[in-house]
Amino acid sequence: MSETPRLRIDDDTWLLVLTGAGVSAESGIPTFRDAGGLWEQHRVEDVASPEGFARDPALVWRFYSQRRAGMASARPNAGHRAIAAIEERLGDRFLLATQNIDALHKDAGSERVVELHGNLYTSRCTVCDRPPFEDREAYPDGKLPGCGQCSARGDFALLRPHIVWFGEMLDPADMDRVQDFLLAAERHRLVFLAAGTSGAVYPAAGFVDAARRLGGETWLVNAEPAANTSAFEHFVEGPSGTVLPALFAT
Ligand code: BJW
Repeated sequence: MSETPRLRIDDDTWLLVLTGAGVSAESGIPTFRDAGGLWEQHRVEDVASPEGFARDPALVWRFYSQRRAGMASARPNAGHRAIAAIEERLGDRFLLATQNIDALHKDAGSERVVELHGNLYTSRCTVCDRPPFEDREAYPDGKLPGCGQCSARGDFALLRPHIVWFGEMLDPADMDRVQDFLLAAERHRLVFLAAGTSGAVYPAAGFVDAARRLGGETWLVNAEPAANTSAFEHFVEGPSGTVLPALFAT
């Protein structure tokens, strides 16, 4: 890794950070597309699409139950902590949009967080309009969890993980939060920084273009070039747990 370049953060800086699976890799959580990643062991369309869930909900629940169990002991790393620390410095001039569902940013102390792809420890009913609720259960293999509210009425209704799968819309309120932040930042010094993401999944992969259209300075921190590296002005190649603390310390 070459010497980390300077990222200037002054009193007029508004910072939007986007994170992906790479930021949690140093906490022992597998990424998706790296060698040994989750998609090497599972077909995306089987475990992360509404069609896959309709076809085989038990397989999907096994996948997410295993991840709930596997992540239970994971702790935030230096990258998560550096992001939480810069938020403390910037306050409302900071927003974190994460594609990660592992909640490690919140564990590290981040508060202004948008979980674009949902949360591993939240479920929702596939039938009733009960709001999504906390659910840390790693269900035994083959068990199809039902909604307590529906079963109280004598109906069985399947629960599903509160995760955004391929082909599903992200929560419009989450997208609005990102958009509103960018628009508010336009009158200031906007910096957009993406870390630990392959830049392959939209709409998050397009945030860099939105930031550039608004005149923002753009940074990518990743272990290797991402699919959208050329859209960034600055690319720092290296592990986020080392690069982010150094970048934010300047
Ligand atoms: C390190 C490191 C270390 C390792 N330090 N770095 C426009 C164009 C084309 C297609 C579309 C489009 N707009 C929408 C689409 C369709 C689709 C899409 O993007 N397809 C692409 C594959 C092309 N998007 C959607 O369907 C989204 N919905 C949507 O847009 O609705 C409207 C719509 C629908 C249909 C058509 C058009 C519009 C929903 C996307 C939901 C993604 N969900 C998943 C799974 C659920 C979460 C879960 O189970 O965990 O989210 S997919 C998976 O990918 C997961 C991740 O959040 C997401 C991104 O992955 P990420 O975080 O980048 O991880 P990796 O593994 O890919 O990369 C890690 C990187 O870190 C690597 O580069 C490493 O090198 C690096 N790294 N260690 C720093 N220590």
